[in-house]
Amino acid sequence: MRITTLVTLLAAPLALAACDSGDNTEEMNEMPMADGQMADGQMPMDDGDMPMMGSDSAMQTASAEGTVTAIDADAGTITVDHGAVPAIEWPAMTMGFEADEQLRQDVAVGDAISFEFTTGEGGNTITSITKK
Ligand SMILES: [Cu+2]
Repeated sequence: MRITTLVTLLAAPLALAACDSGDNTEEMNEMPMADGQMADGQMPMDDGDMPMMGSDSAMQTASAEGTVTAIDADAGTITVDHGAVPAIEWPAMTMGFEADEQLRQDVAVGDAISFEFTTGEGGNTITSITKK
C-alpha cells in the first residue's frame, strides 16, 4: 500500500511533467483541428446573417409627395421639400435622398413630385418618381 502510494507520488510529478511537454505538443497539433472545427462552427454563424436580413427588412419603403429643391449630381442626391409621411412617422421637411442618375435626370428643381423611397440603415433612397 505504502509502496503504491510512493510510486503514485513519484509518478505524479513525472506524469505532470510529461503532460506539460506532451500537452504543448498535442495542443499545437490539436489547434489546427480545433480551427477546422471552428470553421465548421462558423457555418451556423452564417445564420448570423438572419438578424442582418432582419435589419434589412427594417429597411422600410414609403411614398411621399413634395417639391424638388435641389439636384446634386456629385453627391447623387435629390433634395425634396416633402410632406409628412405618416407611414414612417416623418414630419414634413426638406431633405436629401440618394437617387440614381436616371432619376436625377428625370426631374428638375421646382418639379412637384410624388415618389417612393426606401429608408433604413443604408440611408434614404428614392426608388421611383412620378411628376405631378
Ligand atoms: Cu424627410
